[in-house]
Amino acid sequence: MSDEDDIILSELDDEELVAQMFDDLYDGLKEEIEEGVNILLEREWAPYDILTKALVGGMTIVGHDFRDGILFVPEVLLAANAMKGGMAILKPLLAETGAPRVGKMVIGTVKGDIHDIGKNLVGMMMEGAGFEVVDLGINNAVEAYLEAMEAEGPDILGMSALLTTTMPYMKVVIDTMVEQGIRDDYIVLVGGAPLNEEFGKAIGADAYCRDAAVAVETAKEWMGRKHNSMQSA
Ligand code: B1M
Repeated sequence: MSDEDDIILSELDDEELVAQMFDDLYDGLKEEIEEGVNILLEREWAPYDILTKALVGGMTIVGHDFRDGILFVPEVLLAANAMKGGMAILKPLLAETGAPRVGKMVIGTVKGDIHDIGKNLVGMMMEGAGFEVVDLGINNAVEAYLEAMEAEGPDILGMSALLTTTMPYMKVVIDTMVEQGIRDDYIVLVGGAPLNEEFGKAIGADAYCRDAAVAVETAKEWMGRKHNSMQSA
């Protein structure tokens, strides 16, 4: 019997439980993460707090040890899977704010990049804020974005990249939009850990979003600008 089996999550206080969830995420224990999320919900934690404090907090530790060569891809995949288990419980709760539809966003991770947790989080938070979200998944070539924009007619295009080698692809998408004369038809928001504001400006995006909460705020702000410019036109 491992030490894990001896721990009864519901008997831990909040601080101990979150610390234990960091360990469980690190060890890729999906069921324990789901149990932890449910216990925090029973204790009336706000879904957004569980997401940011317990899940994203735990994934940050995983990220550091991945960078430092302590964890490897298979272990990180298990951690990601455990995180997704927790996110699946929170998703309907984050989306159920009853907010009126405020706009539509197509979002996807760029070509060559298979990281999707951050993008999924942004999608969840945007839905929670009243946006309709069309998720294109991972590894999207420019054609996939263009087809989706044509078919779905969103207000916003969101692109995610987690690798320094894939983030330049965002410029390929934006440049193609410019070439096709459709760039100004959409609000283009970009995000992902290696990006920054300067990069967002340099590639011609409307804004860089540091995290999911900023993505929601930025999307709302740009939707407001769009309405104002339509009214004054
Ligand atoms: Co990868 N990986 N990974 N990985 N991985 C990173 C990104 C890395 C920083 C780890 C490290 O070295 N510290 C590093 C990149 C280094 C670099 O480019 N400079 C890295 C590497 C090197 C790799 C591989 C190349 C490893 C290898 O194979 N040798 C490989 C590449 C695969 C590929 O994509 N082609 C790889 C693979 C993987 C896994 C498959 C094992 C797994 C992904 C599983 C999955 O996503 N389903 C994985 C993971 C999990 C990570 C880390 C540990 C965690 C990423 C994550 O989910 N964070 C990551 C380390 C890190 O970032 N600290 C790492 C949690 C998430 C909530 O945050 O994604 O930043 P984030 O999203 C935030 C914001 O950035 C923002 O809002 C989100 C929510 O707040 N945001 C947006 C994101 N997208 C947005 C879009 C928007 C707006 C905001 O649009 C409007």
